[in-house]
Amino acid sequence: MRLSRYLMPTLKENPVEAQIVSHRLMLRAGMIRQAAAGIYTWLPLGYRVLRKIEQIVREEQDRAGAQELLMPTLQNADLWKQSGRYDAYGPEMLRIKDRHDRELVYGPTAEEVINDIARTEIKSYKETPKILYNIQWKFRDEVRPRFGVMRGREFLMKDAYSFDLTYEAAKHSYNKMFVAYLRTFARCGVHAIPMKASTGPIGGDLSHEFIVLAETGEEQVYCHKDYLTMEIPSENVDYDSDLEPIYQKWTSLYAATEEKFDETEAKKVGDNLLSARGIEVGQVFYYGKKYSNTMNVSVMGEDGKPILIEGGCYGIGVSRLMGAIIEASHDDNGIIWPESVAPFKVGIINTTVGKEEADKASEDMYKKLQAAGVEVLFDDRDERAGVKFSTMDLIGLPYQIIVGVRGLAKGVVEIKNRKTGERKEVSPAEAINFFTK
Ligand code: P5A
Repeated sequence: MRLSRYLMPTLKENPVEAQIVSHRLMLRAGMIRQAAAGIYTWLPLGYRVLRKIEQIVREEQDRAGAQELLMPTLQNADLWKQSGRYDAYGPEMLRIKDRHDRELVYGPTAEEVINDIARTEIKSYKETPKILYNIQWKFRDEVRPRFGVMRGREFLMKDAYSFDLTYEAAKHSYNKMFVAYLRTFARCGVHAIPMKASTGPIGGDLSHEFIVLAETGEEQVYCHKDYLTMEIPSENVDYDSDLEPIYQKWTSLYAATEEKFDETEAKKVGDNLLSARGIEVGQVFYYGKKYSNTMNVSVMGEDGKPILIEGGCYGIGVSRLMGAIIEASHDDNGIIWPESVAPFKVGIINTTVGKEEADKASEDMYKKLQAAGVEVLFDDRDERAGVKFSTMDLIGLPYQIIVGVRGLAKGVVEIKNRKTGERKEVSPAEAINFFTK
């Protein structure tokens, strides 16, 4: 992509409305713009990152054996009346009437819709276990939408739902999602710690929130400091057999959110207790028969009798995760993207636009990298070098190739690592090789 043609409206100044660093940087890097309170347009740069995160989430759901479908954003209010949550959900749920006066809601979550699918489409015990998920926009009419994508009203969520016959089977599904989450967040470049949590309007009695530690987090959390160095399960983990020991290990130390803070337990941790602020990037729930009971979700058992389904649900705030990644990875100059979610892998900066040699060398590298399938953003604008350096640092691509006539006279360009600041001089051919090897 050529920056001269790209819609990436960066801002020099800090926008006054942004109180936390991720919100500031997403606005300044031209990634999002507010369309209404808590509702955002995702500009091209921001949308590229959102899709990268979404893809990692998808791959890890698939690896754990979950199946992707897509449910609508607008849901039939009758289903919510059946589950008993229509009144209970309160003003956070956006309620709409269509032209026939039929009541709809903009889904804040999708337990009702998926349980309606399950009770009609999953008929026999032989069809369990099943985990179904979708990645879809949700709407919650938060009293105080704030911090940009962290607490939006419209936000992208991955929500998965499990259907099992017994508690043991349901717990196994819970473990699958638990392990998938450890891998998902690690691949996105953040360290998320599972913490005992309460279940709120979703219901159930077993739940963990996955928390990324950050000063700007909305939650006060407590955990054993060994969580910071615990090993993430490998991609070869067997989702049929390896899970309980991993779950045991990751829940063996103390970790709890506020509501679940327990002074006596915390005291036992002694000096190893970490008290910090945290961002909840995901939450998993085992809710048993809560929806099966109210919505009559059952399958035919081996003996021909109906068995009520044991359920769980598993959410990831996909758009919030982007904010959390930035909170965890930035410096004074801007964002530092982990490679896995970076909008482009490398930016080419032509510092001497108009000088034939520099124009030619940077064009040539751009075309070769493009042809090799490397995601590259080429700053071909006729701007001062200083402006280009700060733009590239602000948007945080993992690498920069800096091209100028002075270097080219010696036959070199510079590769800069955004994270470490490390620079090295290499020939243009070596630079191409570095990114294509
Ligand atoms: C789990 C999936 C649920 O809704 N039902 C389906 C369950 N869980 S949850 O914890 O309420 O939400 C899941 C994740 O969504 C993110 N999230 C938000 N992100 C941005 N803005 C919001 N207003 C918002 N509300 C929730 C969180 O990451 C949460 O863990």
